[in-house]
Amino acid sequence: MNSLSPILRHNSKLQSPSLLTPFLCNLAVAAGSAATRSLIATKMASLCRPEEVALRKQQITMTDATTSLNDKTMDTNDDSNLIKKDSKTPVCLLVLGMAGSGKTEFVKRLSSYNYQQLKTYTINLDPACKETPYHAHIDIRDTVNYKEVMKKYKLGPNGGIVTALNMFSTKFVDVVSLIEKAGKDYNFCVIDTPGQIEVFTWSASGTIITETLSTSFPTIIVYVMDVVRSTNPTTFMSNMLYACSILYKSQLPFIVVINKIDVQDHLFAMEWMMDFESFQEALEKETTYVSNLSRTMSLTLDEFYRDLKCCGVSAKTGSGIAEFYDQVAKGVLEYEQDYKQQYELLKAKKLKEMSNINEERLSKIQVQGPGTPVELNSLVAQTPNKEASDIWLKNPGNESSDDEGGEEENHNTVGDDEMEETDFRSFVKKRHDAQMEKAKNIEK
Ligand SMILES: Nc1nc2c(ncn2[C@@H]2O[C@H](COP(=O)(O)OP(=O)(O)OP(=O)(O)O)[C@@H](O)[C@H]2O)c(=O)[nH]1
Ligand SMILES: [Mg+2]
Repeated sequence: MNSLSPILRHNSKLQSPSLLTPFLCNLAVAAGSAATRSLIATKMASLCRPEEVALRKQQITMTDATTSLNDKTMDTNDDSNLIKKDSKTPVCLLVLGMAGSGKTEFVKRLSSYNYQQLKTYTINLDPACKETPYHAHIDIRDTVNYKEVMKKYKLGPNGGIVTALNMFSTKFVDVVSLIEKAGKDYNFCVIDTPGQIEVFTWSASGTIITETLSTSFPTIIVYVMDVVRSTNPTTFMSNMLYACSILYKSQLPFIVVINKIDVQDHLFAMEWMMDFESFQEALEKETTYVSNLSRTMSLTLDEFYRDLKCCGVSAKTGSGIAEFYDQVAKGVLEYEQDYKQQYELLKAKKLKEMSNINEERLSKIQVQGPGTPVELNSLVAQTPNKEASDIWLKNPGNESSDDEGGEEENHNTVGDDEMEETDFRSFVKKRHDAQMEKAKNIEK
């Protein structure tokens, strides 16, 4: 299950060692375990120029030394990974999972001070959360007010979240360009999502967000599972079915993170996944009708478990995070070899569609002709005894306004503009100060 060779064998990028070298080197350096690093380094050696390999190997050996030192001293492996960054493309980790599984805590762990060497850029896509325990570089709450959305569209809390995310996803292209810019300084981009998992499985925004991300960056789905709540085989089964449906829908590398191992060991779950018989035995003890369904479904899931990347972590204590980064390294390789080509085709197709639409518009204009030129000040010229300053444009009412057009009382004057700008600047400053304060508190 952990072998990299099937992945590398099919990698179309292998035809181009010059492109692959920095990429493999990044992976090798990022990989938490020495075994994974040596596997990647061997592959690298078979593909690259000797002098290049020597340089890269030096970096990897340095990481080995750091890791073994930290392995001896700390269980949390907080400083175990040292990433030298060659590439300007951050790896996106889209964190999904049932409500309360520990997604936010996990994002906090990945972005926490102790892991800063891994340089993580964080995005919060949960419009309903009160506050994020990590410093969010991009926060959906700065763009969409979910309570207003609920009020305006007369929705309940879940509908409000789905709609807020749908609205935000229309601006996701802008988010992508911000991530691209952040790629200069950050290795990973971690995205926290709402507990309403159907936002990603059933609504348009999930597809838009995952597709937009994966056409631009190596993207991995991280499915967080609460190990304490999964000790019951039927609950475990439901969780896995959800994971399975997301895997097949998203068509991206997928890592199952079994969280909260500080409370409950996850080995039972690993055994259930590896050994079909042991899961059947656990189900025997269940007498509900759901266990019959689970028995049938577990046959289907057996196939899903076969290539599944899975690890146990504690977002609270940090244990297992190094192994998680091992899985991420494999996920990136998998993205490059299995999915990248497909997403590049998708991107090219979308660009073509856009250019077709533009061409169509242009040809329509050509058929209809360019129209008659209008002299901009003709109206002023034809209106005797009227100064240009007497002519005013209808003040656009905002959506919440009950005023009729032209009856708005607050016409924007130069003074108002200045005030608005000052207000905006002080708002931005306040928010910036608050974020810096929060970041400082987290670091403490
Ligand atoms: N013991 C323990 N508790 C954890 C761990 N991870 C998260 N928790 C706790 O689980 C609860 C839920 O964690 P969150 O991170 O808010 O979970 P979430 O998935 O983001 O929740 P929603 O956003 O509501 O879907 C909190 O009380 C966390 O402190 C862990 O590794 N160990
Ligand atoms: Mg959360």
